[in-house]
Amino acid sequence: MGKTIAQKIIESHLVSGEMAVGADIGLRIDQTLTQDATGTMAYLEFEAMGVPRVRTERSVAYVDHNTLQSGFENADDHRYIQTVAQKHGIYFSRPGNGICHQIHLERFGAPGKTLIGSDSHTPTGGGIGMLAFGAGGMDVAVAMGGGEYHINMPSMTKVNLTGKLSPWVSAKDVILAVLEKMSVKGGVGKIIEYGGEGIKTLSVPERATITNMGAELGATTSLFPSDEITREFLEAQGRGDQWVELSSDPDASYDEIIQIDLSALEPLAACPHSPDAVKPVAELAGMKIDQCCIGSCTNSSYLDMMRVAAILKGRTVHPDVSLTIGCGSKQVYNMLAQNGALADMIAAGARILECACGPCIGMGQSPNSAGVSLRTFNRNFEGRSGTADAQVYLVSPETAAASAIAGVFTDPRTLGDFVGIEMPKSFLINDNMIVPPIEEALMETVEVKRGPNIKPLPIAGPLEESIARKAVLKVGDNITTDHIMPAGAKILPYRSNIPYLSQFCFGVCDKDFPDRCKAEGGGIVIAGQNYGQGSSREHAALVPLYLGVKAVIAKSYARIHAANLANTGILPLRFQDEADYDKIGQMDELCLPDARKEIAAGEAVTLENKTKNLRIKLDAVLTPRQRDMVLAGGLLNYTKQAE
Ligand code: MIC
Ligand code: SF4
Repeated sequence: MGKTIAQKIIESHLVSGEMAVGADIGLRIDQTLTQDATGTMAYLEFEAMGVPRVRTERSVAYVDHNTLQSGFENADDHRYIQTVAQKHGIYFSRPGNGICHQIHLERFGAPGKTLIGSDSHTPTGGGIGMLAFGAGGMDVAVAMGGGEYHINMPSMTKVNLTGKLSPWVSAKDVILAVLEKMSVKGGVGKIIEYGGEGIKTLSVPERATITNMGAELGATTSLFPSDEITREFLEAQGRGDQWVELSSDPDASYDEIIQIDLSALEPLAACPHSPDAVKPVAELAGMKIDQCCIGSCTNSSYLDMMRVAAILKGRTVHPDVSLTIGCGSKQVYNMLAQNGALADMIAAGARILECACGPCIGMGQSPNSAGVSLRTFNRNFEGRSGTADAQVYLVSPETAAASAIAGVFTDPRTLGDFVGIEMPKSFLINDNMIVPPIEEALMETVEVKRGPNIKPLPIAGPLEESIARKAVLKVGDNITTDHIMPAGAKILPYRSNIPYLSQFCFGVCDKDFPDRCKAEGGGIVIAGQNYGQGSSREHAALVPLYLGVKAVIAKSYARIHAANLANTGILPLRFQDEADYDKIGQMDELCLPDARKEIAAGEAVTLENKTKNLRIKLDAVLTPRQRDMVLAGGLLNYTKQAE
């Protein structure tokens, strides 16, 4: 039988396991990327493994998240990452060079290769035909050391695109339409491949916008074929030699097919506080707005920015609106500076930011109280902007720019004549902000510089025979990693300082959680559906581990977070019968009397609710390898044990 594109790439990188849906498979990883907010941990973990030089074809360390330096912490972390990269043969992208996913697409990504990154939007690389996964830092550390990356073999979904986008409708509207159809958990356990005649009308950056937000679907990854459009993009980046053609076989079989007629789409917006709360912009038109932010790894390409500049040219940002613009990379900024588009943005009154994640991760530009903020980003989770009661809408760059001028939510189709922007035949290539690895002989002499903000990693002990703890917290559905371990300018500088971070754990849900958890000597967290959606940050597991959380019991999990729990040695458990969720109250006395024995035997796990005098059956969300890992006390202990 024919194969899908993803199945072909998996087959050529398969090291262990069988490609049967749901089975544990181990993949050889060609490339890795890290960013600074997760990178410090990933490199501490890599150092703990004692591998002198990375064993991948290419590993790149980016600095793009924590670029506001309001104290020594971020600058110290940058220096740590730069020196540790130099010591171990890793490319280093300096702060100011741009956002990891945008740069990786421009300068390093290649069709047919595998990539894992310690950031959930790593599937941006799928826009160029890469099989790219977001992963926890420990998984990236293992891959840098030449180890396999394990996932459960996903099922295959095809999104068949027909027709052609109408003027003023863009790639963001395509992925918002997919989110409306599939929801934030509709992609769990799936790889999403885009195909059909419609893909021929989409450039690589537009494709990358779509695969980037596959993360919001909960998908394992998303990708496009590698075709003539991919070749032209790579040639324009001076990397035509890295192009290979990739397509699915005509008789490839998909488990699910979704149809999207591009011609029928209109400008869309994801309403507060979820990327799948989608409405047509036309329905929101006229609503007063306070802020527009254009940029992020989703929508900050040359094409996006040129469209924005064309809308702003000769106009002025509305007096009641603050418009910020941050390009995805230095390449994009440089080109806009050379062709005058940047001047048009400045003249219109845009507040120009450095090319970094910026407001997307709450690094500045928090909206005013209850402010309505239109953002071209990919996440509008509650509180993520840094303003607890802000109302954040996710929109296309065209909608954001049109609304910034008008001061109210505006359908860009009302702007009149569409300004078509051509993809450049050649991009401006200048890699002077990427520090390549040094000669192997010199690596040993490099001194890794560690600041006082870097504190040791919490490491779990072997799984206890039985676990008796209280249900220290009970939460509902779709709890994001931003709820578990918030980010933002005040907290992010402490990503390498778990003890300090712990005081903010679950702060969005319950400010007393950290103290209660400590006072109780740890506990068990109870949750609903899709627990841990969003970011790949392993801090959402490491910090609960530090506070003494032994297990999570949820109705279902987001993929990366479930893996991160197992990697740190916290038990991810699932209700066999979802109705049992209602049988546990916060602070009930719980006991897993045979936890170790049952996990080792691969059996269902028994839970006793002592307060309610009930027994509940749970499944461990663990592959056989992960069971061994949890028994050993997490991935680091497991890897050491295997040596
Ligand atoms: C995010 O968008 O939430 C982040 C910040 O990029 C995260 C990584 C992190 O928490 O550092 C992600 O998406 O994985
Ligand atoms: Fe950065 Fe935002 Fe992209 Fe995360 S989603 S990598 S914070 S730009």
